[in-house]
Amino acid sequence: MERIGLVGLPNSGKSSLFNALTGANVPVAPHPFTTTETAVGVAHVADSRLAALAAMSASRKVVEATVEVVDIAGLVAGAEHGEGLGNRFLAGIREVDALCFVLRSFADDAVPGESDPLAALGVLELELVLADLASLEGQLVRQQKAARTNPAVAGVLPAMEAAQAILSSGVPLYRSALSAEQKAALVPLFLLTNKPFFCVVNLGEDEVAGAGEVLAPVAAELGVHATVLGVSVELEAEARALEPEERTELLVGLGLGEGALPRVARALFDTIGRWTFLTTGDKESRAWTFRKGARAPECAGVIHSDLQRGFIRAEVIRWDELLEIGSWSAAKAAGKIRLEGKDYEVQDGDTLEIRFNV
Ligand SMILES: Nc1nc2c(ncn2[C@@H]2O[C@H](COP(=O)(O)OP(=O)(O)OP(=O)(O)O)[C@@H](O)[C@H]2O)c(=O)[nH]1
Ligand SMILES: [Mg+2]
Repeated sequence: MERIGLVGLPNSGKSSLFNALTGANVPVAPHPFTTTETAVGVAHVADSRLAALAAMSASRKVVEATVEVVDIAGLVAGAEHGEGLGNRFLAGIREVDALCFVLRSFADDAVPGESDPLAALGVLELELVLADLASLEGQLVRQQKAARTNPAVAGVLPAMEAAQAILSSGVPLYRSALSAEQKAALVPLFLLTNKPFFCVVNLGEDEVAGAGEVLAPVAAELGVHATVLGVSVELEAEARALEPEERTELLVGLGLGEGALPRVARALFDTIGRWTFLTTGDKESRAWTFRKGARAPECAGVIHSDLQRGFIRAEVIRWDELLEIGSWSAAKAAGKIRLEGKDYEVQDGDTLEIRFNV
């Protein structure tokens, strides 16, 4: 399962977002360092395509894609030197697939802290750089020693030394000119600024309408490095606590459409290069995540290894075409189901049936 780690300053709304995403109930309070223990939860990714197909097939079971979310303590300037809760808790997100920076924009006198997402980004970046530098330097000494007796280890040293120089100058690795190969060589070191990430700017209710203006400086600062989303975390968390119909009513009433949580999940999938394919039938409709660019047998393997091993072909139709025709059998009769072989690159939103033989 894909994993995402939330990072941000205290009182930025990380735990509120965690609760909204996972349905958990970890402590949320208007004082810094409410979170002292790392929490892990599972978020179900609402997907309107899946819901529509499940309704079409009258599926008895609907299985959404899931994402694991990790909520950690708030990070402050000087955490590297023990300020606040220090930075040891970053170990809890070292192995996630992507980070989500939670940047506070909402203003609330009852909640201590700044409401300046750009300044928060600067603080976060520096603390992540310092944490990476400390972690890298420890690993570098070990690798240099190992390389003396085992030349195979030496291969990664140039990338590590280049990374050390970059981090020492205060620059996160994602902003650096390291090549894709160098970045890939560094992946096993679990450096935080070498991970894909996106930003959630936590908007005040009054900022939702003019979100574009609030997000612009953060988006400009990050450029191509990350997607920036505006989310009113508190509204989303309130909506999450309601029954589905009331939830939709509240969100639509506030002009928030399906709500921001599906957007957050999609941003995660985009950030780590994952797409979704669907399967549908009367027994079950299900969303599956797969590596963008994967061919049909690899996707079959996401369902079950037998389907990959014994893969014969995939029957494929885009979810919206299938929905328009109304059923798999009607689509088949109309010749709309494509037969695809081993080389077919599965697309986001494809509906699949795998033919296999083991
Ligand atoms: N007004 C307003 N308050 C919010 C919003 N999001 C979170 N809060 C409040 O801000 C306070 C802190 O929220 P948390 O979710 O605990 O923040 P956190 O980032 O987990 O904080 P730490 O665990 O201390 O690092 C709580 O009182 C929340 O109710 C928001 O969008 N608007
Ligand atoms: Mg918290």
